[in-house]
Amino acid sequence: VKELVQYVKRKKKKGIYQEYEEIRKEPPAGTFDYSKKLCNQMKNRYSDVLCLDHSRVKLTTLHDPDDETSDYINASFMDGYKRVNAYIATQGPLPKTFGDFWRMVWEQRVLIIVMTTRVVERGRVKCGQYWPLEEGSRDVYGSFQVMNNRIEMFQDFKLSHLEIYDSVSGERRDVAHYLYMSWPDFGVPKSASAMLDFRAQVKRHQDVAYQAMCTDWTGPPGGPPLVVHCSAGIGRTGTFCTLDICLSRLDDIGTVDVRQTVRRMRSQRAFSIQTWDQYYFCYRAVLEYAQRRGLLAPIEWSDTELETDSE
Ligand code: PTR
Ligand code: PTR
Repeated sequence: VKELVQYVKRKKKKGIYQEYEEIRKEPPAGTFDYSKKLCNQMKNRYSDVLCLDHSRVKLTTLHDPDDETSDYINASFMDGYKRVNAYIATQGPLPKTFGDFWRMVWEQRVLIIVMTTRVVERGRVKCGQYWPLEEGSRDVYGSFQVMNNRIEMFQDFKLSHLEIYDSVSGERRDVAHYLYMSWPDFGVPKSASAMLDFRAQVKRHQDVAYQAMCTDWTGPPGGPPLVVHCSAGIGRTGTFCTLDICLSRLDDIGTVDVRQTVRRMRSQRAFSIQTWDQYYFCYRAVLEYAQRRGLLAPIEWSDTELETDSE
């Protein structure tokens, strides 16, 4: 981490900005044919945010195996730190894709959903109300019934304990829904602190839930993917996952590589991390985390040194 501090100090904000611009210029790592199919276009929230064919999450075609289009959802598998398919990054579900979303959650045996947008922001709808909002309420989405059994409020986020009932198999499963509410409408949080706490809580929860299902799991080591979404599933989602990967690596081997992490992520979910300040935030948050963990002395890190004016 000490090298990372040197690196950031040397580059300053401007250098980090340029680093991000270079990443942005790289062409996408594949085709978007499924996303572009006429029958799938209405399943994309944004016509310019599509998923790469090679990493897209495929739904099984339960009802109509001949309908090749019905396996489509705007969602991508992404690797985590030393983990294949640790995440599914997806868009905020649209009313016409609520059923598909829950089918994906069911089929991928998802334990936790992380939502980093609010349903409405700045007067615009960013995501559909795809889960039952009130404690004790239930809703039906396709062949699934979802119940909101209990809500816990925290300062920056809200945890809903959901239960899904699949009417086809008659089985029930628990899914935790984390709604992060403090991401500002514009830009990024000033301090990473709330985001770091949030990430720690999600990680603990995922570990415990995975332990509980462990003998029952036949997928890749580490358990089912974490579903992460915002509105488009690239900006805030990419930021959250980048941070999670960087911090896991820091804990494991004591080093961080934000640039490679983002480049790799973009090869699985194109356009991940949307703005240079989201990118810069990842650096800030890693350093804040290192300070917290006592890996860095606070003195080594001062924001004013990084202002480009001093160059
Ligand atoms: N082109 C966008 C627009 O329609 O204004 C710009 C934009 C980009 C808006 C990101 C919102 C964005 O993200 P968020 O969902 O974080 O508000
Ligand atoms: N075309 C959209 C726009 O620029 O407004 C795409 C978009 C929307 C991109 C939101 C990113 C967005 O942010 P996030 O991925 O954080 O929801």
